[in-house]
Amino acid sequence: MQLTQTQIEEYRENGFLFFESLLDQREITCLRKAFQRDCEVPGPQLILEEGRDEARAVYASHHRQPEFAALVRDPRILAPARQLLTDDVYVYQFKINAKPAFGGEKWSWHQDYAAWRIADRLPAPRQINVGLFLDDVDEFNGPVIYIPGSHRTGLVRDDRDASARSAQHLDPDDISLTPQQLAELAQHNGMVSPKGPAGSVVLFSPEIVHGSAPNMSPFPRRLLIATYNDCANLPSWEGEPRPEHVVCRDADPLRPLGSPFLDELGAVAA
Ligand code: HL5
Ligand code: SIN
Ligand code: MN
Repeated sequence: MQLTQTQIEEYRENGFLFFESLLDQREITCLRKAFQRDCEVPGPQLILEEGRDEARAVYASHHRQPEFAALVRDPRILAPARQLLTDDVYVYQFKINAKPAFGGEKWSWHQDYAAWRIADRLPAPRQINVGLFLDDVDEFNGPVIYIPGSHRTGLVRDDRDASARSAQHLDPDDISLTPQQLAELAQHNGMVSPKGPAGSVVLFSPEIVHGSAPNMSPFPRRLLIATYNDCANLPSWEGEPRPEHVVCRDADPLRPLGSPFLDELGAVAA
């Protein structure tokens, strides 16, 4: 898959790009099964909703489940990331934010690069986030809301709260924008929340301001986010680097598969 010049310009202008139904239902069914399986694996990569035994987020599923390991090299996912960034990219972070039905919590307004600069001393915002809907996303189940163009004016905030909401990762709560900062940005730029069927994809900038509301609907909103980083833009490993499930260590350049990820899995199984 090759992005057109118009799509590239739209990404540079708005900070995100939406593709409806990029993956099909068969592929999504397979990824949901893999996610269910991965939720059963105990460990620090599993972050629960407060006071519930349901997942809020699961990290690095591509290290444990072959479906996700193949997916991150699927040409439909990897090629646009390489086109927007550079030929040599690797997976910096992989997470699935599950936002369960009947109360999956919000994700506060933030910019991803603030987290990675503070926590990992990542030199530059040379990343692309690929967000893949594992469920249909509508106005009811807590879609991600973006402030278009907010990636073009740098970091709004460059520090974190002293109190950490989670011991396992940096929760957006810890780096959230103030109401005033958000109001100003939203007044100038508006807000957009891409919605669509499971299998849809949003590419978004590490600097775009985004967040999402709680999910009070009876439908889950599982969102997979693979973050690719430029291989020439490694975080600092000095001191106490964050664990491998949050910041992946394997920075070898990824090459796209020759065909969709299910074909690759079929070939492995055969
Ligand atoms: N949870 C991520 C991390 O790296 C940071 C957030 O959406 C990305 C802000 O710990
Ligand atoms: C995130 O920014 O990682 C969380 C967004 C969401 O899952 O709604
Ligand atoms: Mn984020």
